[in-house]
This record gives sequence, C-alpha cells and structure tokens, in this order.
Amino acid sequence: MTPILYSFRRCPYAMRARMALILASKKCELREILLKDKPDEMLKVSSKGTVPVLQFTNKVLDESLDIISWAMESPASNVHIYSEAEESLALELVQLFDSKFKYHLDRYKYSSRYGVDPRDHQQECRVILENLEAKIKPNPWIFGNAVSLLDISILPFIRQCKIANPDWFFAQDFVKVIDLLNYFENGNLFAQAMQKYDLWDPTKNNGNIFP
Ligand SMILES: N[C@@H](CCC(=O)N[C@@H](CS)C(=O)NCC(=O)O)C(=O)O
Repeated sequence: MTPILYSFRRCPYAMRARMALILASKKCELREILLKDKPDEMLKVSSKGTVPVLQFTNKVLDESLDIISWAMESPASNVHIYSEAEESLALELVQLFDSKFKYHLDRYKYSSRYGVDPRDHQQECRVILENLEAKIKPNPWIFGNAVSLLDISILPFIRQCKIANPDWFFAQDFVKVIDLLNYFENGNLFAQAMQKYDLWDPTKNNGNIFP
C-alpha cells in the first residue's frame, strides 16, 4: 500500500516532512486536511490530532522528525551528509527551534490569544535568530551546496517569523539568515513542497500522489 500522508499546506511541521519525502523520492498519497475539520480517518490512526501523519499498513508516524528519519533511511544523495560536529549543531538547533523559538513565535503571532505583549516575544525570536546568525555561514544552504535536514527543519519556522511582520524581519541585522530564507523560498524544493492540493474528501477519495 502507498503510505498516506495527512498534511496541511501551511503547517511548518508538515512542510518539513513533505520536503524530506520529496528529497528521498518517497511516494505517498497526500490528503490535504483542515486543522479545524480533521477527518475521522486521520484521528482513527493518530488520536493526537496533529499533522503530519504518515500512515502505513503496519505502522503510523505522527511526528514530523520521525517522518524525516524514515524518509532518510535510504540515503538521499541530494541531502548534505553531516560531519560529527555538524550533526551535533543540527540536533541542538532543531531542538531550540522546536521548543524555545516555537514558543516565542506563537506568542509573537498570536499575542492576544495568549494575553501577552508581542514585542517581548518578537525580541526573543530576534535573539535566537541573531545567535543562529553567529553560528552559520550559509553557502547557499547552512552546510554548503546541498540542502540539509537542518535547513528543512528550521526554515519553515523562520519563514513564519518573517510572515508575522516582514518589514520588521527584513530590517534586522541577521542578514545571513535573511539570505538563507530568501534562497529557500525561491527554490524548487519549497515550490514543490508548497504545491496546492484540493481538500481531501473521503466521499470522493481524491488523494494526490505526492511528490
Ligand atoms: N510535534 C509535532 C507537532 C505537529 C503540530 O503541532 N502540527 C500542528 C499544525 S502546524 C497541528 O496539527 N496542530 C493541531 C491543531 O491545530 O489542531 C510534529 O513535529 O509533527
């Protein structure tokens, strides 16, 4: 059976999973869903109710990083291979973006929902991006010519920070991060990952072969 991917186009976690599937040329049936109207078929296989979910006949992966690891089980020649030092930096940064950066990003974007001052959280995002700036020399990707799992894992979140207020974002000093994001957003991988699909309708069974 072709694995089934429940996905939401704009979700940064689903985005990174889709990019890994593209890079590894792993075919699946993509079912585009709405977070406010999750299909029972998805909730039946993963009660967590988050996307992405990758469903196989005999197992379900419902964490984006697990989907990335599964996709990369057979090495993808177009993906950067980490040195040991790079791997530990990548682990540290993915962890930082998934926890602290995401925490502040949510409060920056949805300050009224959280009852907080968005400026405090915008500043926290800035500090993290400035620290990233000090650690990387993108050329054009973080580790050189080939895209890395670090690139695909953190850039969707940095993009959300840009979208929250592009004027502010582009006026900041983290120029290497801005260049990296521009390169990412203008590339084929992103274009392919962001292709639009009709919503999945179980009555029509109109999933899409992806990638
Ligand atoms: N740790 C999960 C997080 C996934 C996640 O939180 N996805 C969001 C969308 S971006 C979601 O599905 N939220 C549920 C909802 O909004 O109802 C992963 O890496 O896959």
